[in-house]
Amino acid sequence: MSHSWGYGTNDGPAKWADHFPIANGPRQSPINIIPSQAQFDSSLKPLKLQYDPSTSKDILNNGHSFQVNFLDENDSAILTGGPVSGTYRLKQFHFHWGASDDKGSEHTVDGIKYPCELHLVHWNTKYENFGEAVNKPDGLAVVGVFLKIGSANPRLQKVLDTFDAIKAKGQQTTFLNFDPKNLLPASLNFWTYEGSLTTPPLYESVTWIVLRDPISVSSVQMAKFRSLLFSSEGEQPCRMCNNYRPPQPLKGRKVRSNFK
Ligand code: 1SD
Ligand code: ZN
Repeated sequence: MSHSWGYGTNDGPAKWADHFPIANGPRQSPINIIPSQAQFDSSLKPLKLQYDPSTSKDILNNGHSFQVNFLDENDSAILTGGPVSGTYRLKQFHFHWGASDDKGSEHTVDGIKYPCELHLVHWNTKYENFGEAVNKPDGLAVVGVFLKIGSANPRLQKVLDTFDAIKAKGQQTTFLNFDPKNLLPASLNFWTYEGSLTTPPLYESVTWIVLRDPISVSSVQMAKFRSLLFSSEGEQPCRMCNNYRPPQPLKGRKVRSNFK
């Protein structure tokens, strides 16, 4: 049976180990990235993200975040290169954010928190499907993109405009022809390390690729994220925010970068 979890005092990250003991495992995520301790690796290939906008399907409030889902029956939206071998297909993207602009990202850089972090989740096509890949050591590749407060990001607007329709947990609406490339910074320079899902069941199956450069978001746009609800329709409304796990111990892992 699966256990309910969340981001509150009684079901939040500090309690996850009670039902998911891998929470204290050797390759947990997120981490604090210390750029001066990352190792430049000239053998890392350029990261290739090839996304066909026609594969976007719908957007869902899953009660922990909201996610945009993609058709993943063929290689129309893929990640190759960077630290991985083979082909990884885009399954979904989602965000983590804070109750205020001074926190919200999962990864931190020299201890600095960003207000929000985007995750693009891809699965290794050496496995049959996402469900087979999700608990394998080389099953997933997740690209993390930081959002920093600045000018309003027009490329986020199409996402934000769905929020009235997906306010409560379980609500879903169609989301067609969206190009996730629009949410990437100009440079694909990255840090990479072997880690885990940042939410239960916390499987240690993720090759993390965290982009160095953030994209921009305005404070007004961030406020809109916080209009979503953790709760279902008819329940006591509970605002969706602080849906991030804090950094976990590195436990001897190496962080590599493709830039000096
Ligand atoms: O939080 C997500 C979760 O919603 C799900 O997408 C999972 C993959 O099955 O990944 C985690 S995360 O590690 O990308 N945050
Ligand atoms: Zn995530």
